[in-house]
Amino acid sequence: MAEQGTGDTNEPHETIDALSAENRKFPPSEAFKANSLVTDTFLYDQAAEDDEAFWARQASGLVDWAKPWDTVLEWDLPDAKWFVGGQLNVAYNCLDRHVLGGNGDKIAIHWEGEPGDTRTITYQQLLDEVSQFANVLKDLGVQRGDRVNIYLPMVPEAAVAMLACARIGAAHSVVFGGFSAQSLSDRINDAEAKVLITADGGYRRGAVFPLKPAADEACADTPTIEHVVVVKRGGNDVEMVDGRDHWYHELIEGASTECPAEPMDSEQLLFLLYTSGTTGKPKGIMHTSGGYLTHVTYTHKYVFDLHADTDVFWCTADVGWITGHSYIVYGPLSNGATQVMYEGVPNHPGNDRMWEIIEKYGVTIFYTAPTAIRTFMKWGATEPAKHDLSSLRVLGTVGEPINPEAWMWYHEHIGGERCPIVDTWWQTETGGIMISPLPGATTTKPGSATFPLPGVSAELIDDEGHRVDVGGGYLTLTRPWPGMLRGIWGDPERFRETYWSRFEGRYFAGDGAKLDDEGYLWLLGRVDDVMNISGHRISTTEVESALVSHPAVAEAAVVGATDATTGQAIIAYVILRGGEDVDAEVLRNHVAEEIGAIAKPKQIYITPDLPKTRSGKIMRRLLRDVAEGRNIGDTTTLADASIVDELQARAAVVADD
Ligand code: 7RM
Repeated sequence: MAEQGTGDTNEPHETIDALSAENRKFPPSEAFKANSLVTDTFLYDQAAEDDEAFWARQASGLVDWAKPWDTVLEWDLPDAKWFVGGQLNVAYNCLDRHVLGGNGDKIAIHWEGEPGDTRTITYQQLLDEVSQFANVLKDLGVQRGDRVNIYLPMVPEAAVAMLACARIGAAHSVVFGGFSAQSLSDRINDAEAKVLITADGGYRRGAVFPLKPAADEACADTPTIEHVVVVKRGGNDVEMVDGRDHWYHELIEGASTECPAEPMDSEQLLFLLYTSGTTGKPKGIMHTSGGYLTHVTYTHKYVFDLHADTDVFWCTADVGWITGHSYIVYGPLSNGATQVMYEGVPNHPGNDRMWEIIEKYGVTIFYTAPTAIRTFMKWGATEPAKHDLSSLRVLGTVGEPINPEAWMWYHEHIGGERCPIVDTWWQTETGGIMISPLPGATTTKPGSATFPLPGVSAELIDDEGHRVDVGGGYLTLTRPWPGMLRGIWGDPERFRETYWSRFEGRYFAGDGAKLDDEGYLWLLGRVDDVMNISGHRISTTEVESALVSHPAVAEAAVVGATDATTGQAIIAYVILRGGEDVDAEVLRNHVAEEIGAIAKPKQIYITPDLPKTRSGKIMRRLLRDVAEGRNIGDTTTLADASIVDELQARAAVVADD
């Protein structure tokens, strides 16, 4: 460890210092294990012996192939091809095979609109509508290999549109409905999409938000778009351009439910999903068919211990994110599960909407984000206590590190101290879950994503590329995996450069992590966010977790701001739990007690909110700008830009003090 008190960066240092120690452990209960798919190490053992054979067994056991593959894996770094020569249809796997297997009447989707209207959709109905819409797309001139853009609220038609594309071999590119016209047209133009599927509007926070005007604005600037299909949801007035625009319900009405699922090559492009990353233009992340479907079907089954006959699964993500692609559309439907899909926000009409929905549908598996859990903490445990949550048996989290205290709150107030929690680490680029407990087999520790899944090879390494066995380092993946991205659309050089160049022979994900002395992995956030305080490399996650472990704190964001004495100083932004009040000095001392004096924030601001991306991740870069007195540039990717102005105003007040 570096000497305390020196700012000399040439000294030997830990790649990332490991400060906190969490000793609570939660083995799966005997009651849970009694009915769990995996309770021992056999999957890990099999995969360790031969990972390609392991994945091949998953592919043949979990997916129906129209033609078997010749080669499991062709690997020429950075290019991977899985199940080469094999053919399948992804929509067939998500729909037809369940109907043919006698499950046509099984409920695929319990859809809940924000105003309280509902739709119940069986596998047979979903198959019919997907087939009809696939025929519609063909009539609009969409062919295998074309790209189709989707810009919709959380309505069942989003899943229908995605599956209809898959059925005919067109790639979809879903753009989150909260994004602007400019973001949409950039993505349409990059993909050169032929058709755009949108809606008049959708419900959010009790009101209709219009989508069609943004779609129109985008299409003024997208020469490749030939047709726009408009789903009627909001009921708001829209302008329809003659010859270009069509109502979804009118097109569907006349369409046949017969649309044979044609076999596609395993490496057929299934979708593009754009991620904005930290800099530069959005990257169109490419995912293909056979490997991706294998990965999401496998992880959805084992990570959530899915019992497809009895479980009711609910993933709260939007279909516009990878989590919605993999764990609303492809994973659950491929597994023939019953799931809940919810259109709106968690606090409409009351702060207990999520718990009301769980009770109403008897949800058994609930998958949400740490940012949501911390918001629920802020609203207080009385909200979930209003409802019977006893149907729940597995809880999951994704998107950010979960602070141990938020984990404990989730465990206690949502899981009734009975449900295993799976903290799942993965990325848009990995396609599916990579690091996670298996709920019937893994003893969890609050805040740790535990171990790589069977079939996944991860290693921590230091600045010199040496393996780290205990302590902090860079999280790398050492073997290809079936759901891996196949590239960045139109930019193979950027693909190699971004993911495969920093460490020879490895995929580097951009995240830091630490390994404890029992081999558990703890994600520490993006390495770009790691702070350097007098030569100590401290992760934002650990300081944030120390703050959240104080009973008055619901949420915290921490950044390193330039400091003349220590190189960087820790600045913290803290949201308090409902009804709590606390002195900043108390919190500073609390951090010192929890993880050490070196991690004591120099300044703490109490704030009502934090700048977050639209998928709920804290934007530390913006907070760093605020802390260092820089002007904030583009905030269009923020969920709520007004909070930045407010934080800037507060920073100015403190500077004047
Ligand atoms: C699924 C998703 C990816 C980034 C990733 C991490 C962070 C996601 C966790 C997590 C700690 C987790 N895709 N991340 N899950 N960090 N623990 N369980 O979120 O492409 O939008 O983001 O999210 O930094 O690199 S994503």
